[in-house]
Amino acid sequence: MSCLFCKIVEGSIPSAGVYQDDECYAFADINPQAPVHVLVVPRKHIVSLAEAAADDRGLLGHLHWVAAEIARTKGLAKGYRVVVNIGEDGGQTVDHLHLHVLGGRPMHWPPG
Ligand code: D5M
Repeated sequence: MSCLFCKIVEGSIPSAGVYQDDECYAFADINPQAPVHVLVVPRKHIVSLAEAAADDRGLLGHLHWVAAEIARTKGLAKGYRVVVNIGEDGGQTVDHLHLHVLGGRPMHWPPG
């Protein structure tokens, strides 16, 4: 198994955990782009949103609920951003689906 985020999920690579349940694990991004920058990762290996199957729809909804729960826990009452990068042009660098939860500062639009 060569996937970085699979190794983080199973604990063979250390991470700063923020939340976990049967379906996903969330941890601090190693290269934070905001005061709060957490990654929400499904335990199931899905390469990207583009590879998610119809059977994954419930999981995709759950990941978003977890993102909002983390934002509540982190006190991001003024707002935050949830980002999913998909593929090369989308800026995805780790080929295991993940949601970025970014907050603690005003976000800009459009993103780069
Ligand atoms: O985002 C991939 C993200 O994964 C990027 O923000 C850095 C983060 N990353 C990479 N390695 C680690 C480890 N070991 N711990 C925590 N975070 C990590 P993408 O959307 O694919 O560009």
